Amino acid sequence: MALSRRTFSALAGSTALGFALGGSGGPGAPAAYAARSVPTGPAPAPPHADGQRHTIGHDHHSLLVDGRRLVVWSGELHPFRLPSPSLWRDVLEKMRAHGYNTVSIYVAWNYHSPAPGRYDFTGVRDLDLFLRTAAETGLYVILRPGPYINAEVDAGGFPGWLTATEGAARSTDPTYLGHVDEWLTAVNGIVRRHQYTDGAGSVLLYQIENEYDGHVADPTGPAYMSHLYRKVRADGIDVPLFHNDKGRNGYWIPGSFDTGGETGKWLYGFDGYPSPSQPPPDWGDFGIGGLKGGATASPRTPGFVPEFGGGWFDPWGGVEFGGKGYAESRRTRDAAYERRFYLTNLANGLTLHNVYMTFGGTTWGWLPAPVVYTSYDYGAAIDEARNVTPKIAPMHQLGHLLQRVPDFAKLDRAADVHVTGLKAYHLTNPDTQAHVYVLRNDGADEVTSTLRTAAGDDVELTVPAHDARLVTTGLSLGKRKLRYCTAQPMFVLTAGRYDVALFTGRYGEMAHLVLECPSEPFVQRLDAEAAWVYDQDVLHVTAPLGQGGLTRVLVQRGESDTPLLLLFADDATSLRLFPRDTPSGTVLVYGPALLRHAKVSGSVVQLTGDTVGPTGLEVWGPRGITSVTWNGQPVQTRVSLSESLVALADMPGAPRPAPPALTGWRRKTENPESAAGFDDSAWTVADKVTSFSTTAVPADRPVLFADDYGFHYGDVWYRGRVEGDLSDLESVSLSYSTGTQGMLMAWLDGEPLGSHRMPVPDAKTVRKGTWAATAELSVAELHLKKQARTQTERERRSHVLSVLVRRMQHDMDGGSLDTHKAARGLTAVSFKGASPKASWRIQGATAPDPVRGPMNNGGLYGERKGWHLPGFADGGWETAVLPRADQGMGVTWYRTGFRLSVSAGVDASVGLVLEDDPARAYRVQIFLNGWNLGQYVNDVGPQHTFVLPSGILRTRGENTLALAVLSDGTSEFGPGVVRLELLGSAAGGVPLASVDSPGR
Ligand code: IPT
Repeated sequence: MALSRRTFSALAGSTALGFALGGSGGPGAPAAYAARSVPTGPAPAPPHADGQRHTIGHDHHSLLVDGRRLVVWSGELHPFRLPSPSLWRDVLEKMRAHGYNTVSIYVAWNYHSPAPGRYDFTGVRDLDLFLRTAAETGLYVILRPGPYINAEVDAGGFPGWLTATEGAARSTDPTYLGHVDEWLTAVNGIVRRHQYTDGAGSVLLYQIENEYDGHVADPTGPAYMSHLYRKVRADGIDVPLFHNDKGRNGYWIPGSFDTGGETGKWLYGFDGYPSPSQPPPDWGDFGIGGLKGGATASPRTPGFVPEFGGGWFDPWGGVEFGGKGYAESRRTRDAAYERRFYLTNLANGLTLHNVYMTFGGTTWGWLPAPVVYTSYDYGAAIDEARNVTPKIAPMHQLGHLLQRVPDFAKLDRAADVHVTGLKAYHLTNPDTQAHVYVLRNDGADEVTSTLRTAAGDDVELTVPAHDARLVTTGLSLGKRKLRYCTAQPMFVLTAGRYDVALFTGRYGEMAHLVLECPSEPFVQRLDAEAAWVYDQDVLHVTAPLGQGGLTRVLVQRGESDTPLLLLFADDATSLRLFPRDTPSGTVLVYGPALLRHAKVSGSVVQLTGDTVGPTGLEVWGPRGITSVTWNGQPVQTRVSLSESLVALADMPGAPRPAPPALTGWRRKTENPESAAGFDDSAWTVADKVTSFSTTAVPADRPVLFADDYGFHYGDVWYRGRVEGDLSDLESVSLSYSTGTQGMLMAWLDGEPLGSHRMPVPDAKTVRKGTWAATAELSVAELHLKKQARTQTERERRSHVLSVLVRRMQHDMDGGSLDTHKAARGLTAVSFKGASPKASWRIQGATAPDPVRGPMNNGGLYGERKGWHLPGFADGGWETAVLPRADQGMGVTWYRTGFRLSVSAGVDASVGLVLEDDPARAYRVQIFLNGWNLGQYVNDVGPQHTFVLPSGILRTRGENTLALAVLSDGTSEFGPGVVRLELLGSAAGGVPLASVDSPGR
């Protein structure tokens, strides 16, 4: 039975006390009270902005939303990694359909703040729209606005401008806190309008800081956390707050810092990225306990993993270095990994579970941290091109289970069981007496073994190598009781006259289900594969999984009784089954690749969604339904034996539109800045002598760090006026600091002096250091030295040294050491064999793009002049044909246009592929319709395919592609092959709005 909100409030004494139930650390808070008071019952209905007030409390088992138990089954998605707001709805709807009830998001400070005091939430940065879309989709939101977020983004989310400010970040430094408060004020002004507690939206939980272990042991840490807590509360945020401890450390448990007297509204969470090659760790009820015991470090709050690895990020470099490509992350953390690790988490009582990432997306522009390349696919269940991968199956099966079978929200550890060859966890629900067993195989061979259940049954089952299985006994299947099933329940629901229960497993397995039936039922196999036998008060059903799709067995006894429809599915089949509640009753849809919406209007079931291949359609629903529409079109149906509506013909799949070849290129070289006579008089004079950077300013020389002059992202140019006799000059030393993959090129009096690049890091070094190096460029080859010089040349005492630095991004600051403040750009310049005087000017990106944001472009000549923008007139450029094999050092641009005409109602996902001989040292910045969609480094990799998000990509219209090619002069350079590729296609999709892309 579920308590109504009114009953719950009466029990609790007042609505407000809903928060304090179970006591998350307030002195005297009654720990077990709520556990006794809140029995097992249906989960709350999915959230939407319903205008009602709601309470969000907890006990040690789970969150309590309006007094109902909620298992949070969440996936991480970063709106800033999907720069096309209409696609947010696409991914959110995919998550909802596949069993998630929550989305967790970071909000990146740097993405929204081009300058101190300026906060931009427009266009692709529209947080309000994202939160509205999440609530419309029926997903709760876990909001994580930092101020520090890590997340493999530039400076861990700190704005570029913050790298040049005084005061230690992630501390109580007043300058830093002043900036932080401004940011939180801006974010909270929006979030306040979307809190679930007010019925204004679906924001459920709110995280402060991120994996903060900087000052745990000294007063600074607690004071900083306290400041953030109180600031967020002062801004009107009243949902529970939490932090994600970097590991199972017990940092920031309730009571560890001052919350201004407020108790019960703080949750303890910890992150977990365990190695997929080791047995899954017990981080909760089966763990070792004590402060170091993960969830058990905070026994009064529910087990909460704000981030649990769902894949992993991939570093720059080919396989010989660290970067292996995201196929490898998806292979090492595959569907079986998810079952093993996430079922272990559930067994350990972790009922708030967020998978980082569920959709990784694209770290476009200059947003990626130096450790990662453009794609942040992460090997996630939904890939960067928005395709659902086979990794969605365990998420779908567990997600629907946790929302539809309430027994799982309140499990206690039960008597240990031993199952030979397997790790066994045994849990029970104290209210329903259902028993849950997680049986895990950590070995490399399949194990067949016997489980003796609490009811005394011997259940033989097989667990594949490196996999796990969930077995449940004593579960109510509507009006009947399950004795056991070797396959995992995915849902139990009531559709019309029928109780419906679905069981899932791996393809080819035989499911064995035993149902308690005191009197002999009338059983019908609706599909030939199933078999059944009635024996001594129980019905045995066996069904091979996946043979011919879904297997249906109907169990009834007498006309008046509620029939039970048993469904059996393998993973692929389960992904085509979508339960959905509507105000008229529950609808179950079988067939399409995706169900987006279900509505019952009179006798009509109106469905929208996606098909990929041709597919059948079957719909169970409330009594009285007689017809079905799919994406607005009527579907001819017949009525089946289980009273479902079955389409008479398959619905069509999606066409696979072939993108056009890219031709008609135009080409132009740039870097006029290298010429001695270039007019740099409008550039910024670099003459500062002090800096807040952590990099030391060289004695007696000016600060050359780009951030100190307001240039925070992308390439930066320097021009030094060098005065003095250079006749004995041997070399120029250029010290610079960039992050991995940085490089520089230098010219003296317009002549190429040479280039230098940071070494390609390997998997071990990728996260270390600031990537600083000194380029020692010999002048021996220069005209200045080689030729017999005239008297005039000898006496010329003024020279120009031009340097282009491809600065990668700022380091993150995971250790709270201000590592984001390491300099970027040139750090020091010296001359061997001569001692001229040098004075400097610097130029980076001009005013930030007001639509595409400050991280869209850097300071290349072409970027400053708008060569990347769709409206730029390139008619005067020379025509060019790819592939190319050019020589020399510098910057060359290529532009072309192409037209797509994808039919309305087709969601085509398109990528740009670049390929060339990997020995060629060049890199390409990719601009689509002016948007900087990534960096390709031909001789580093591993990324060759760049997702072009629809919306920025005009799928029905003209597009402009611009490529800025940097070649370091050490080899021939391209581009080589540049082509478009279809990465996915579905019939259906979401309405697509074009992302504003100003032409000039
Ligand atoms: C954890 C961070 O919280 C998250 O922002 C992201 O960086 C993630 O790791 C890795 O992708 S940090 C944890 C691995 C110590």
